[in-house]
Amino acid sequence: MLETDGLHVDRIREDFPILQRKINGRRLVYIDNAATTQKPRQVIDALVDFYSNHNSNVHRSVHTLGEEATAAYEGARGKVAGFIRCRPSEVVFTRGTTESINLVRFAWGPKHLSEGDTMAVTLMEHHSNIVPWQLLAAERRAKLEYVGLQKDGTLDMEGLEKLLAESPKLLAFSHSSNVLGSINDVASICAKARKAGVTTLVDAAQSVPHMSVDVSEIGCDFLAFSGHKMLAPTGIGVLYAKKKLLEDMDPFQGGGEMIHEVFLDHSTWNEVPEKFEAGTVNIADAVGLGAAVDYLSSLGMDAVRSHDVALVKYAMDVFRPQSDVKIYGPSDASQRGGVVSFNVADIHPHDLATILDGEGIAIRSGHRCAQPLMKWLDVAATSRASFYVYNSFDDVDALNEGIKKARSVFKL
Ligand code: 7TS
Repeated sequence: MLETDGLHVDRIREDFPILQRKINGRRLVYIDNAATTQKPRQVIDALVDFYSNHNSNVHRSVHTLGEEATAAYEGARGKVAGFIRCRPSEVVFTRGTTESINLVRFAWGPKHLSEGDTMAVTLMEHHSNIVPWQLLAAERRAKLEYVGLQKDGTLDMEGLEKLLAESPKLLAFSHSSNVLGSINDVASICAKARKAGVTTLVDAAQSVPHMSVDVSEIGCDFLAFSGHKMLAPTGIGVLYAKKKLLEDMDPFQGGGEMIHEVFLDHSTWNEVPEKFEAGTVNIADAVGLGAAVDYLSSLGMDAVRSHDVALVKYAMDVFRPQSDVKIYGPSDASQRGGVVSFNVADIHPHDLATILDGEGIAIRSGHRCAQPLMKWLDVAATSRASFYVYNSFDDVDALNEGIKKARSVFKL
């Protein structure tokens, strides 16, 4: 069956040239979307059109192409702002989630952290939402504390409230885990943090691509995500921050375009968000992100979300009766994002991924850049299927057949 309640998968699949590929003579079953998604023709065409017809630098030339390129780049910013419901001046283009978080680490961190201060993250974070804070803590002689997890892979809310009572300067946490799939109640966590006077950063790498995200409803101070996980090119991402926060922050990188005036001994800064976009920006990929936003908006983010839930529920229903398959994270599909992490008997995830590749199936195996979480789960690695708009129940069935093949290879 190629359709869920939410989306017309057959029609969507036609937009993705790469899905025509055969891998090892088999139909490509691409279920590694939490790592990166495939790109629809509409996004690829937007890149080709930009380079073929409008290419120029932005914000500096008065010639026609310069104005067209500026309009396309700022148009993309406007689309992103509409998508997450903020003002365009609150959207900083970066290389991706990692750079967005590092921007906060460098431009906000040193000004707000003093010796002995605390920052808090959770045990379910991707390394990109741990390591920058470790570096900042070391630089400022501050402490980094962790919010723990409950057995089912959800956050320990009591522990979180205890930590908030210690008034950390920052609470940085993911909206949706790339391993467990857990979805955190970001709005209520941000409300608690706000009450305690704590600045919040939401890692939305796995949520903005998969559900409707409204930053004003969430009430966070910062929110970071990557274009490449939502049909857009690699190398473009977003940092959302409240305008006042951006204005109060120090610059991230120095160079052209981020300045207002340069004197021999000092400089003054451009308006936000340009203050944080030094040098020639990634114009074409921002335009590609705008095209991806258009594509997702035309599908409707509620339909995208229902589709994820339907596929995750189907996969969990298929795996649950199989006693040698262990699934990690919440058992209710409606409490999860589009990822299902699992292990099969004692087959090493890399071996499983290699056997599945032989069947044309692309999954992710390994520690998924979440080593503290792997230690908490007491596993070295897991396998992960992660779904998106072009996946179908057939893809889950193919995965299940591939797993049967792996068992036969290992004579289980
Ligand atoms: N945060 C989360 C929750 C992520 O899942 C990822 C990437 C990142 C941050 C970093 O994003 P980047 O675009 O800056 O690299 N996650 C994965 C993954 O699960 N498999 O490959 C990359």
